[in-house]
Amino acid sequence: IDLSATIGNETFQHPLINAAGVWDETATEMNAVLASDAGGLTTKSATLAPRAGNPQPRYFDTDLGSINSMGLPNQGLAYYLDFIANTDTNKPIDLSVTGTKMADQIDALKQIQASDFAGLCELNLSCPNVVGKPQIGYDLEATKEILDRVFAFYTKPLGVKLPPYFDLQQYDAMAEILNQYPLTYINAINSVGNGLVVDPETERVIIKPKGGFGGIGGKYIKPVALANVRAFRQRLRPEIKIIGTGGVTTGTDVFELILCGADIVELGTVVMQEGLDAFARINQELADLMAAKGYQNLADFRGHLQEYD
Ligand code: FMN
Repeated sequence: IDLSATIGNETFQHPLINAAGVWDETATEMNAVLASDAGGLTTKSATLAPRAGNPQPRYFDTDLGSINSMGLPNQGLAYYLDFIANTDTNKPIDLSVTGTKMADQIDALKQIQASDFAGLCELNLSCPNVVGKPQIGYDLEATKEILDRVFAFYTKPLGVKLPPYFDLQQYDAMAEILNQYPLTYINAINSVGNGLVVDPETERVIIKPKGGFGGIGGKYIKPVALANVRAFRQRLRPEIKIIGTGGVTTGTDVFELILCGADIVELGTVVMQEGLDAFARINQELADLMAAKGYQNLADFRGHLQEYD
């Protein structure tokens, strides 16, 4: 069975990589992802300058997933560019980048454009956890403005990480914008923003930042991830690939995201909860399911989701 997939010029031998922000802030963590059965690495979303992030506690596991309000703790863009330049690997590395102001995001991409880095870059338009900042991905005008400004100078392969959408009209409007740019891929979805987990015993919220509101990941969000991947696959130009992210804990979940049109799939909360062994387990479950169904490679079923007549 062939589990390989391509995005831009990059070939992933296995379709599973870590989701941005999970096991990828330091060189030690990133090297561990590359040494695992992950098919590639996503870096923590880098900002121009290093950030300590929000006060603790800022991440909490629940039975059905997780809540977090990390606030973009990261080592700064130069650290990740340096890590990639000095890392010898045949696995693709996707450099995630963001900023709390549009001007900073543009400056970050200018630095990447000027660097030797030629891999995939993911512009995170969807971080729900920066105190006092709305998500660019929920603002059509801001999305258009940043993509206009970026593609005026940026010529390397670029993807965007999107927040979840919940209305069919939102998909129409967003896809119409995205289709106007030479995007290599989209990544759907980031956390379902601003959920709340309550501790009935202490009668208190469970994380400290933002009064307890935080991004929800894990099993809670799989139907939202499936819907976003499906809806964008039905609306985007076929050249724009899709990374499917959200709610994966099993090989069957990966299979479903690929049926909806995902090219590769990212693991977030499941890796927080189970560690890097999740990659080998879920790869094997996917391969077993494909074997049972008689599929040889991912293209045999990608996007083939059936509907009722
Ligand atoms: N998404 C980003 O695009 N950039 C980040 O820096 C980022 N940091 C995260 C940190 C944590 C602790 C978690 C749990 C998620 C973070 N995310 C970030 C969102 C994940 O990449 C992913 O989109 C989301 O968790 C949904 O996937 P899951 O259901 O597998 O957790």
